[in-house]
Amino acid sequence: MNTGEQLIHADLLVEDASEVVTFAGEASGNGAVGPRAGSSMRNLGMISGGSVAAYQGRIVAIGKAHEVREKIQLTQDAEVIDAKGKVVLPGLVDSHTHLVFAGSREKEFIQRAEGKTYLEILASGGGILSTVKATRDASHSQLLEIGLKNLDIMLCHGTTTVEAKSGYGLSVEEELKILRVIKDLDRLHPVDVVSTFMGAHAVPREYAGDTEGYVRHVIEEQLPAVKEEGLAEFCDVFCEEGVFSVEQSRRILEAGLALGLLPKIHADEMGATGGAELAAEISAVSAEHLLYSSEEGIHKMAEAGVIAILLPATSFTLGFGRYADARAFMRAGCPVALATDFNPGTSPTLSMQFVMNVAALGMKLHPAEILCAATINAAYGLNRGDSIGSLEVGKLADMVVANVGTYLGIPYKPGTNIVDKVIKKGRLVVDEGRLVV
Ligand code: IZC
Ligand code: ZN
Repeated sequence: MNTGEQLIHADLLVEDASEVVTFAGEASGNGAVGPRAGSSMRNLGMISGGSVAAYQGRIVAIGKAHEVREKIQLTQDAEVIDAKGKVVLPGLVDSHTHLVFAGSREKEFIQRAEGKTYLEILASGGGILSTVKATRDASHSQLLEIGLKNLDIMLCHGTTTVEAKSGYGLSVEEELKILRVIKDLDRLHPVDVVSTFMGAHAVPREYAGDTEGYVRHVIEEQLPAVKEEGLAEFCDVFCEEGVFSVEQSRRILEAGLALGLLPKIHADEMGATGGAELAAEISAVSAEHLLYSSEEGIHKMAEAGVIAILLPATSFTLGFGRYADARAFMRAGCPVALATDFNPGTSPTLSMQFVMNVAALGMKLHPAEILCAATINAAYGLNRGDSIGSLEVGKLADMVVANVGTYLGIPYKPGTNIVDKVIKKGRLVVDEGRLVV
């Protein structure tokens, strides 16, 4: 007991983990504040034999087990979790998903296996457009039910914050319907859901052959309606050959920014279109995919402080045989994040663990870099680096207790859920891999 000093109240104690991966910043003496680039991505801020204490949803103490015990006073109904032999890490942040949709696209697996490309399937009215039809046919409550189930699975796999893009509505009313579902998901589910408007995901049938007309519709009708209801924080565009050009993407993202929606961009996924350069030019919060970005685009992104959100599960699913060059971004000083890209066409996985496995095996990233990309850098990719993504006093108590003795084991077992417990805002929500709420 420390006499003299006031003890800190705690209603949660996760105690004596073999390793606590904190990614703590400067204030804790462990490294830089802000997103991590280059070698600092390996700076785990590791505490061996560590504990984390929280009170009313926020972290109040963190350190060696005995130090934390000396600092805190547990409330009467406090939850004490024994983490011996396990690893504690920040809750995973999935910074790129297309969470809200109806229907399924198993058939595209077969079409692709038979040699059709993603863009060919889209151009023939399938792909995104088939999901648009199913989603338009679904009610708010049906979409909500599907979304809640998917969030349950994400949470069981360790995700505590997720970004969700609209983009399967492609009209004012249908985009608003999806964004209202996203808002309700955030309200109803323990996982925090961050909303991105993506009316410019594809050109709907009504505008077939008139991409320009649809771009004007997005700018003049959809964006103001989204703004009016305060339904989105970010605006995203599918900038790709055959979808929206760099010039059209610029106009949409600038119009969004003028209404206070921060830019994100699907860039250089299937070819080098100059998406990375555009992301830098408009100071996007993040650019995503980035398989074909030019060396110049990568450097410009680094200079402009754009986060590179890489989506290796999509490369894997589409059988690209190619991944984004994570090392090139890291060398240039651009912070790298990882996300699932969860969607029914190109990345049907809900698991950030699977993404981490592919990042290890396909992109050859180090487990420490992978964890950084799935936590603190991803948090910055959602503009939430000050509240989540690392384990530090004052931040939300979002944590995963993993059934591994060392962090090296986290991206090591493909297809296996290594999550033992998940704590969201100081509350135990997953125990022994199962939901307890
Ligand atoms: O439904 O195909 N790339 N958008 C851009 C997607 C994939 C989602 C989809
Ligand atoms: Zn996407």
